[in-house]
Amino acid sequence: MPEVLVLHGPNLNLLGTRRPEIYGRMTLAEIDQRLQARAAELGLTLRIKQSNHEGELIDALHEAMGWAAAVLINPGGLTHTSVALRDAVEATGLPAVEVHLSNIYAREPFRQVSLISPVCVGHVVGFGWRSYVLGLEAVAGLLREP
Ligand code: CA2
Repeated sequence: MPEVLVLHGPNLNLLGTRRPEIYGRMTLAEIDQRLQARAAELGLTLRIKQSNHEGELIDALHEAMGWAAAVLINPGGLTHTSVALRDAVEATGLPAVEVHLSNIYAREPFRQVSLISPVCVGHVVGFGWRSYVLGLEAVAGLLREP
């Protein structure tokens, strides 16, 4: 079965505890459960990692070059700031799909720019936890038919 790296960036470990009006009430563990269930239906295996540290996310991407077929990533706040994370996504050469819980285009101007999007195949924003599931379905489609 194709293996997919799922990366959650900084502060996503706080989901379900703060700002439910923006990010919903589901915890990250619950989102991961939904992803695992859908991955099983789609015939994918997931390796999931959350980190609050940019370098750890970059290391995970480098390691994924050895085993992953694709990447599903919510870079959190690093979306808008991190050239290094963008370079790492690009360096993998893997098809990547970016997801966001919130609609970043309906928020503050600084959130309306993603440095990561140009090195991804596409992105899904604004559907809360469903953005992740929709993103995973896009990954499955890409792997079936690049
Ligand atoms: O909408 C998204 O998925 C974001 O990637 C979430 C990030 C934010 O910086 C991006 O602009 C959009 C924030 C991650 C979660 O941060 C929390 C902050 C307070 C309480 C709970 C989560």
